[in-house]
Amino acid sequence: MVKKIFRKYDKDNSGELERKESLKLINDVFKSVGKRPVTHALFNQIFSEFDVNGDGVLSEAEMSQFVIKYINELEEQALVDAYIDVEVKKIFKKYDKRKRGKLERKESLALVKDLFKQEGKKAPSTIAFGKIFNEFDVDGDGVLTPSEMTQFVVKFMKLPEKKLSSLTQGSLPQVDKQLLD
Ligand SMILES: [Ca+2]
Ligand SMILES: [Ca+2]
Ligand SMILES: [Ca+2]
Repeated sequence: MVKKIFRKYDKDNSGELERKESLKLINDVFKSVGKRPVTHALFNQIFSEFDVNGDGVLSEAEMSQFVIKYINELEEQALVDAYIDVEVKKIFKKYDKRKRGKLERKESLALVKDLFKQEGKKAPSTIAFGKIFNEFDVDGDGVLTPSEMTQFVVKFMKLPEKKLSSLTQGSLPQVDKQLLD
């Protein structure tokens, strides 16, 4: 599998990936998991991390380390993002009573109360809730939008890490296929 990827990106068949070839590979990997192309600085950082012997090109062995590390990491991140997205949608479906696509204070309070209850905690005081609400109401307009709610989910709802890592196992061939298309 790694051999195939390597051959695909080694355009000049030199048996090594030069910087330009490596850049294409890295950007394709990023793109396959919905990330933007790397910046110059990030590319340099990644490249020097994997160019272990420092000869300015990636050998097949060096490239395979990149593929294994980054595809796993990025896939995992993409799964976490997808999970958060689903949770935010669920929250809005349940708590956005007026269907405005925003949670008002009262609606947010109902959510926070339910979450505290699930954790076996007492409902927060008005002051404690006010602090929570203000922390996440980044633009201070008195309502929580879905993007503000994303931060809330990250902080308050436990991400099922074990479940996520089991999902990522065996995901390599899938991305591999996309790269080879
Ligand atoms: Ca080459
Ligand atoms: Ca090298
Ligand atoms: Ca807001």
